[in-house]
Amino acid sequence: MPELLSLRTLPKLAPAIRPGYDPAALRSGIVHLGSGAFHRAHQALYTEIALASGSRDWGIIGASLRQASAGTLLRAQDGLYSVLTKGESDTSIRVIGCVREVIYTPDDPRRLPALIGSAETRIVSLTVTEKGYTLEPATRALDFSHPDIAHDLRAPEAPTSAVGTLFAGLHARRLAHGQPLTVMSCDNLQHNGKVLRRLVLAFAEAVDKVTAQWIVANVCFPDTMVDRIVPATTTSTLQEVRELLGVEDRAAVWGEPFRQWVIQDNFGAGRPMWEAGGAQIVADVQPFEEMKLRLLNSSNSMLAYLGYLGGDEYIYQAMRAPSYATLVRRFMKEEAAPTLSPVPGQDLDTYQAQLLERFANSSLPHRCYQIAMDGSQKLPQRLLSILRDNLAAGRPIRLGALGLAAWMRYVSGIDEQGKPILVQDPIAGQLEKMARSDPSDIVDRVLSIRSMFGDNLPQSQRLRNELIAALDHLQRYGSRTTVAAYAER
Ligand code: NAI
Ligand code: CS2
Repeated sequence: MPELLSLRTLPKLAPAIRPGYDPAALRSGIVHLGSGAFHRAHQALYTEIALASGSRDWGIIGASLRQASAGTLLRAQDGLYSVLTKGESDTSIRVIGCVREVIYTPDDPRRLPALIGSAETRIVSLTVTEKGYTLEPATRALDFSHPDIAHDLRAPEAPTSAVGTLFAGLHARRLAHGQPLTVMSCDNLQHNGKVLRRLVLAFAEAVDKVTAQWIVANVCFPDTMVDRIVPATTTSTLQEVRELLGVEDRAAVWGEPFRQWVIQDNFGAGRPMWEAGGAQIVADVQPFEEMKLRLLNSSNSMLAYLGYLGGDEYIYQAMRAPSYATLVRRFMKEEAAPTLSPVPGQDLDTYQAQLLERFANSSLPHRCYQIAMDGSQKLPQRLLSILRDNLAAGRPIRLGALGLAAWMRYVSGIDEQGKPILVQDPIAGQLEKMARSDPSDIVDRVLSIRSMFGDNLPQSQRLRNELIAALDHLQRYGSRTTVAAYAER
């Protein structure tokens, strides 16, 4: 049985792949909410690179609000884990030392707010998934009816939501010393910093207006765009890592070679030199995040639903079908790209060509099922924003409507072979009831979900007609035949 990765076995590893500093000597300037695969393969990697070239103040204490596993695995490894990078033809690995521990907040609900309140903490970052923001997707306002928010408003000292936790920590910080802080969202949400600020202030106004005023004056909420395809770790990932390291790493994560991080220059208490790892520090993130959400994420979701329904487990398998590749290439070029503003230093044609290669990377299988989850939270900033802009401009919407219809077909919870789909979505039960009917009834029912579609999209007869036609085709002929028909015309 190979030994476990730890501070004791670390010196046995090749110098090139292990931290160039003593992880035990780090001070923790960062607290991260949502220590899942993406944070460990993206922000923590950038921080590791920054630490390798300087300051020791930016160790990370991670927190998981819903999954205990990461903390348990990392504690057994002194916080150490590796990132396996898989390109089509190249593989590399790096051991990360900057995540000092990961706590599971239900074990001690008061610990995370206390860490946020600590003067040593100067950045709080988040990757808690789109649903972790407890917002109404259509308006992006705080959902006061959400059970986690309702709980936290009753018991703000023992929060369960990310927003409630941030409030509790910032409230403690104001009372303890009042030092400024930066709260940085790294989730796939448009205007993620501005949206998070609005959510935290809405919560604070409802509990303690003095803390709300303090937050306005002392807390920065930068927008960010984050990008790296990081599938959930599998047993084959761990096996490959074991062979490469020569020791067991049960907390390993993996990702593609491509990574990008665009961060608004809006920090109240300093930050690591993330530029060392290639991060771009800019005044305005919007063009970058809109490009990424509307070109990468929207076509990723489209492939996930149509691929899953077509019988493909992974995105790269769907991309091997010429009609699927043609569909997403045409959707990006003809319907998504026309809604975008120019992006500084980025050629959109090159970016789209890169995306098709990234999706086709068979060395990093990304499950359609994983991408398909939480569509009611993801699609508003991915697909609905494109449909809304194209309807307003009188541009084509046919391919985007097929992507949305594929989601409606998927959330029925029955696949094309009549087998059940365990749909993961905060409103899965509501959707399943609506999505088992004839196309026009499904479209009318689903479009009536105001928290997702708002008021204006459901008014569009053109959208309704396109959705009914696409859903009818999917129901009659299946995904593969429908994609072939839509891709070629
Ligand atoms: P993951 O499943 O590995 O981790 C999710 C983390 O969020 C866990 O720590 C979990 O405890 C926490 N969480 C889940 N639901 C929550 C809730 N309701 N409230 C508070 N915390 C909650 O997922 P992963 O891969 O780390 O992705 C997380 C987010 O990172 C994504 O939703 C997306 O916004 C962003 N992202 C992910 C990329 C990827 O390829 N995996 C790439 C770009 C962005
Ligand atoms: C994917 C994203 O799971 C999903 O919804 O679309 O995680 C995607 O892999 C990343 O945003 C790529 O940066």
